[in-house]
Amino acid sequence: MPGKIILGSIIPLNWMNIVNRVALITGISGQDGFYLTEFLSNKGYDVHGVVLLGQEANCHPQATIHHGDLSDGSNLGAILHSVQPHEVYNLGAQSHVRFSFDIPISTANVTGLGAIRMLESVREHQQQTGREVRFYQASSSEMFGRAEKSPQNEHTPFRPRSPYACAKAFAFWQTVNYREAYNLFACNGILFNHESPKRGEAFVTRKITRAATRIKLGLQERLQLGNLDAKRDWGFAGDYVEAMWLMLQHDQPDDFVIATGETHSVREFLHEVFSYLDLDWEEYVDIDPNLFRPSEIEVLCGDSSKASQSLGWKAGVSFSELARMMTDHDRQLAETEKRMLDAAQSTG
Ligand code: F7E
Repeated sequence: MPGKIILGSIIPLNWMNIVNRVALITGISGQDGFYLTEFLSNKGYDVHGVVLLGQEANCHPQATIHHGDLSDGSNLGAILHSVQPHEVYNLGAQSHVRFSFDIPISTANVTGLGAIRMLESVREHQQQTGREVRFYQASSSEMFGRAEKSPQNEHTPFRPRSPYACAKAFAFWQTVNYREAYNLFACNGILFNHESPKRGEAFVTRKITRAATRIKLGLQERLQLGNLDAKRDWGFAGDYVEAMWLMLQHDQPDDFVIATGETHSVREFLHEVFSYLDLDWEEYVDIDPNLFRPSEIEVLCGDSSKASQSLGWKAGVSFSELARMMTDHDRQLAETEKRMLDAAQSTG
């Protein structure tokens, strides 16, 4: 591979392009922040993150942490000036859809206005320093809502059905507008549901894998769920962070749908996980009407052929592999919990 000699060692040219690059990630303490930090660190990036006070423990150890708040924004500009990033990934949000119905205003503030606070900080920084800063906005398939067409692609109109989705649609259009008005290199990744062992336990896939493995080991008896008929396009978060990065390496800023192209119901996910553990989910699941949403999206399915053609991106982990990966991880967690419980009982 062609390279350039630096301090006696040959550095491949493709690596030269990204060595010494700096990234700043908001929402770095979440699932995607973790995988993105790992991905960028492995590429030689110096990774910095913005977190709320008290969220530091969830962050990847490779990241340098700065305290900040998307709902306030007063020090975001100062963080940009001190970090001098080449790339900014705006992942920070109040991202729980059901919860957004309870706290619509703070969801709009963090998830919607938070994006514009970041865009303004980037625009000002770029104007003052003359350095280009590329911007990634974590947009969501929730914006498609009650879509008239399936699968959804970059041309599908938005029909949001939650305060969260409305806030994300606002942030999406702000990102497009900063690209068009100020020539900012700003991209929207319209990511469909993406999961992993790092997924928060309030989201349905992780709630299921945690409960099923605990039920298997006798640590829990029942699992309460809402709408089992909802269908989602579920991929692996580790695959999806690569797409975020690829968007910012593209020659033109643009918007891309990132999805697997397959859709499955919550019921199918339940079946996949419980049958992997040799259990029948119907014996353990209760339906709790409080877990239904005031307005639900019945089915989402993404068409990521644009990302495949322009970025060379494709989902790598199947639905079944994803369910098993999460179940294997949570089974180990449950085994540790059981060992600790047994030890406490035998000494107590
Ligand atoms: O729900 C149904 C629920 O909360 C999936 C976020 O990352 O992806 C995520 O949004 C489905 C819904 O994810 C329970 O009604 C049934 O139909 O795991 P979820 P979500 O709402 O699709 C998008 C792309 C984002 O951008 C969001 O930030 O599962 N469901 N029973 C349940 N959901 C939950 N959470 N809990 C239940 O007990």
